[in-house]
Amino acid sequence: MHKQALPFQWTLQAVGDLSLVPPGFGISGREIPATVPGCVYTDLLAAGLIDDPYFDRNELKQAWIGRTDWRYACSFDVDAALLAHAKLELVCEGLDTIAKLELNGKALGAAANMHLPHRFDLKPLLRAGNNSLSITFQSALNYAEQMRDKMGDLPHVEKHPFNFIRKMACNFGWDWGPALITAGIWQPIYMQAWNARIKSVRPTVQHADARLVRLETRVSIERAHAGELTLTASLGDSKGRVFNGSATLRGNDTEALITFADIPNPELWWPRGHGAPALHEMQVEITSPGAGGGKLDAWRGRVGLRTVKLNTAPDQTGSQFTLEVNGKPIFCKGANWIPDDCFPQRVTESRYRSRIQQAVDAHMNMLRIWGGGIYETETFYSICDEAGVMVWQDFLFACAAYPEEEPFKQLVESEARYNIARLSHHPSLVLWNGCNENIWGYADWGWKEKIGSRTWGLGYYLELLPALMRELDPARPYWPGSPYSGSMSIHPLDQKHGNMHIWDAWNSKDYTVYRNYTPRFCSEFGHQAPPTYATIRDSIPSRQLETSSPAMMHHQKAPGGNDKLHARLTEHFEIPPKFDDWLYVTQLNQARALQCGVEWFRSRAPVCMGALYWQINDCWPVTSWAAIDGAGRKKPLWYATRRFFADRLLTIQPEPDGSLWLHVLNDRDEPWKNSALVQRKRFSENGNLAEAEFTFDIAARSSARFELPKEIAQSADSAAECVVAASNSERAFWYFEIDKNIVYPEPQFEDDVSIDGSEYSIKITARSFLRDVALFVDRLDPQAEVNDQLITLLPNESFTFRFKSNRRFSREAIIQRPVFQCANWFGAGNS
Ligand code: BMA
Repeated sequence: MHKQALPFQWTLQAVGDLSLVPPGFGISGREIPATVPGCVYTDLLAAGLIDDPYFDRNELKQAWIGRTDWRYACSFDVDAALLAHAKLELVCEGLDTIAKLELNGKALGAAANMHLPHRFDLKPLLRAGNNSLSITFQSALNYAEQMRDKMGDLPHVEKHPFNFIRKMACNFGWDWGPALITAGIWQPIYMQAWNARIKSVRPTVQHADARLVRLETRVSIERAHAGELTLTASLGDSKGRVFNGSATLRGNDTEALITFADIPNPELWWPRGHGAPALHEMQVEITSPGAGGGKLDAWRGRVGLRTVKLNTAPDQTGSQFTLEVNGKPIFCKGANWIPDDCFPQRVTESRYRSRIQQAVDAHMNMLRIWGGGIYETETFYSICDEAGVMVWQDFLFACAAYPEEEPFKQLVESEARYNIARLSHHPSLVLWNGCNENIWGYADWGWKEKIGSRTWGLGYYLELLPALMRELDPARPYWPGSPYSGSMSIHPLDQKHGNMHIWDAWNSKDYTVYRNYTPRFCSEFGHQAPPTYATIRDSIPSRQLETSSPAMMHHQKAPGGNDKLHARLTEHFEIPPKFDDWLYVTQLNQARALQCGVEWFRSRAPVCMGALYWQINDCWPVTSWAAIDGAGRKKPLWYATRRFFADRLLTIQPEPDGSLWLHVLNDRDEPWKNSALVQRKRFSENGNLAEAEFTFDIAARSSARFELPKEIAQSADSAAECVVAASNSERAFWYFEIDKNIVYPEPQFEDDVSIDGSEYSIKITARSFLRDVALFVDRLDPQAEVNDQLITLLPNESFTFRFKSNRRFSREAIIQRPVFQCANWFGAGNS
């Protein structure tokens, strides 16, 4: 095996019909320096030919880029020795998307799927000495439209027919993302010479418990010649033990099953919060016993020893949807993940690390990779393996009907085969899911009439993909859709079965309707808010810092998005006239919405065994459902998430009969024994109107609930009272009214600001009840990040906000609105 990189110097050129290239743009025919991997947008940006597409409404001025054909070209020298190998290929790990390749002026091949690597035989055209390579990309949008016109339209959300091309769907625009339609070599490209190569290594843990692991691995190879080949595999653990296995491939065999010696006293891989995510080095080598012997290829990867099962057994409620790792049911806490940038090659390892760390720090144990993006990268999966973050990966079908006719069927099969095999050694990958909302779309979105007797993708979800899973990765759970109820005869949103999405909260109803549902697993529910102030400042011109300015509206992609934002806001708050206050209350309302949903779902465990909200991240600066904005800054929701996904949680929840209950939730392996003091209080007074104490002794991964006595559950003056439950540092509040009806006291507090080098400490001591205090330090220094947000303090309680900044701020600059905010200012008679 020999790998030779191609040069870094590439050029990019607009080709074909240049009529859309803006006049005076001066790029027709011109060669622009290009970066590979990369894409046209980032190359044009680097060359200074376009402005930042994330700023203001620049996206609109740049639509011609997605309508234009583009050619990448390079030349390189080849040593004659390279040509001596049995096989010599150009490996393109990812081409985006409709590409024709030419080598030395002759056709080398073509590509039409972004989610698949391509290999081209170089032998017929490559020569010793200088060679020239060009890759010409047809406009992806033109291609998709042509395919749609040829095959007939099929339903899809959004404007463009993304369902007629195998390319990241959200690249054509989504309800949180701009249409920046890329072309380019988005993954590494190189030459590879080989006699035999390992195509995939697919380990399967047959059995895993504390005493023993039984492991086998499937290996697929490609070979240039028939003959005997030996595969050897080894697995090393942290105790220095090595476990081996081997297989012999004869004739033209390309598939082998290697069974390892049993592994006693193994270190298992556990999701975070359930144990250490132990990883083991696995190596597989392919050698030729004859003809000089020698290693022909090798594969190395880190493997986790764990089993995973999706338990969908019937129970008295309906049927379960419970992930079991090493036989242990896991409550899945997390969020949906979208591509972290419109230009995915910009997502560096450190960016992946910090984003996944943000998920871990917020006590998430699962991320769902949504089907309108990409099959996430090795980097993403390796970090999740290390962090014990479980990954649910959608196949890439989202919010549309997809044709099952050629050429798509073959493209889909190749893409699925490749990605199932590629990702199969990652222990973090616990579930493959067929599609996002397509089964729901078919059931409810008026698609049936438009589709008639045509195919729409169901054959992929119910037949092709499960068959490929059985063939390639039989031990990994597969589920046809999100949402899906386990059968086409049960409505996909049936809450008794399978997984569901809840979108009436946000689209048309107040978030408290989450409490009308007891899903078995809620894999999507969400609520919008604008990004952080610093991120808005970087993407919106200063004169447009208004809720509905053209630039702000451009950075709000959801149909009727701001209307919904305001409709949902007015269910709790008056809309504040000042932009800065509007930012705080919309972000607060988002955090409250998700807190309401998650705490309710957690209180329904074990009937409900998962809550993944929409969405953790953004791909650009936008008002969206994300907890972390497009610049990686944490919105208040992130801080709320860290509380509502905590392993130990107190929450007060109502039942339909009006009773109030304290739920004590223990998502740890140790029992939790303590007591909780529950008090009904007036905001304005220190004393209690009523109180009760509950002692609890809860088993591991279990919960208890206590009905609150009437003197606590019923208020005398609902606008002026709340209920507080506390057990050591765990605390829960209950309010009898929505904010705009609550008469909060005028906030009173003392502050103590101290600066030590670059470290700021701001100690706030409440002298009145203070609800949801936030310190927006990004308003002072865009680089600064605060330790916590949305802190509620009873009179005389203190909290110290901390942040780092090299800049100097006065006490007054920090302790003033809108840097300092608090919900008290947005109650009855205020705002
Ligand atoms: C769901 C998702 C996404 C979408 C989100 C917000 O439908 O699957 O397609 O972005 O809701 O509308």
